[in-house]
Amino acid sequence: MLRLLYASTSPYSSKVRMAALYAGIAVDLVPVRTEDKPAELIASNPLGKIPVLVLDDGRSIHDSRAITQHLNRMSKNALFPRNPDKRLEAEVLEALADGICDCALSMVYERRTRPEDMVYQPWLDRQWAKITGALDLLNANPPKLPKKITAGQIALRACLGYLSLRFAGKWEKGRNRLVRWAARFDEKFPELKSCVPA
Ligand SMILES: N[C@@H](CCC(=O)N[C@@H](CS)C(=O)NCC(=O)O)C(=O)O
Repeated sequence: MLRLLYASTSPYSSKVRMAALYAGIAVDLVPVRTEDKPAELIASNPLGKIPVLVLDDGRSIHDSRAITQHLNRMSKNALFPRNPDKRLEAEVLEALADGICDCALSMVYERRTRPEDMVYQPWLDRQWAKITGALDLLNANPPKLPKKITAGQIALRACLGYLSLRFAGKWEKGRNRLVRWAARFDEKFPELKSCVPA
């Protein structure tokens, strides 16, 4: 069976878990603490980052966008539309949601890894400005939530879950449409809710 090296707080892992569930692909979940640099993680991804999908034949796939593409091929396009324009839209939404996570993670690591007096506020501000810019854009025009969704909407749900975990009470202000979007996603796809970062 496929094995996924993951952490329950990781937004990219959350996206991939939701994508696999949505596409009907069974994966064995292997929790990993990246700080411990476990041998299996380093052997399968020299960057030491999660998620990593380990295939039955021993090959491993990272990063999360390569994984969603692989799951899409495995499931005969359950995660990305065949239509080139719609596919592009889904890929760009996934990239935007992941990009917000990149900025958020960079802020979390800045605070977590540096001594308090060395935390560089202008860097945090710069990342936060990127996050708020992207969120405002998404809030002005939230993606549709039809019955058949893509890895784009899934990535956004994972991303908002991560923001709620790490920036609760901060990202939601003035973004009611996006808050409602996440709630509607959970109502429409209750089976994916357990994969939201926690
Ligand atoms: N672009 C990568 C980002 C992966 C990533 O940064 N994962 C974090 C956890 S959310 C990680 O493994 N951090 C540990 C580290 O950077 O050492 C992806 O989409 O998979």
